[in-house]
Amino acid sequence: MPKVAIVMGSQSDWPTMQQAALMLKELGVEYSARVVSAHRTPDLLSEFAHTAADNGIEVIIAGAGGAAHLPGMIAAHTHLPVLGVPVKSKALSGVDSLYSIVQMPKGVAVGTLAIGEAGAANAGLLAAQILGISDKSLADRIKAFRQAQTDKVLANQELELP
Ligand code: RP5
Repeated sequence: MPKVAIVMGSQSDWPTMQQAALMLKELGVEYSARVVSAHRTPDLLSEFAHTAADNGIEVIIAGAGGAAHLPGMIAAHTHLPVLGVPVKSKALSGVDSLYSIVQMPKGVAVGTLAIGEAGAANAGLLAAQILGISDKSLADRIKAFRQAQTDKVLANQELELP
């Protein structure tokens, strides 16, 4: 049963949000991914967030763009940690999404990641790190991922003109 749920406001968010899925897959973490819109499917949002914990979900990754109320509205309905990913919007390049997600009033928390694909990938990584607190094998895989990243940088330090 997946412990991480990835939700997004629209099918159009998937090219960004699939980076979270790819990171979780690389780290061997099961996930579910679906569209849940705060303003187009508000009843589905409420039902999803209310039942997530009972369905075995431990971390929720929520991505949305524009007036991005999805992460905050999910957080309003569940005690589970919610990681918000601001999706890059056409009109304002995702600054609107970032501001919509990051400025949660005191008392209801959303952990906000960077705008776009880096934020989505890091949301997957952070979700894995949260689960890794109580899963030693997963923690070891995260350490190996980080070491491989370090080794790759150290092996390619010399810079040359093309
Ligand atoms: C938000 O509106 C979605 O999260 C998406 O980023 C944005 C645009 O949605 P579409 O018009 O592409 O469906 O709800």
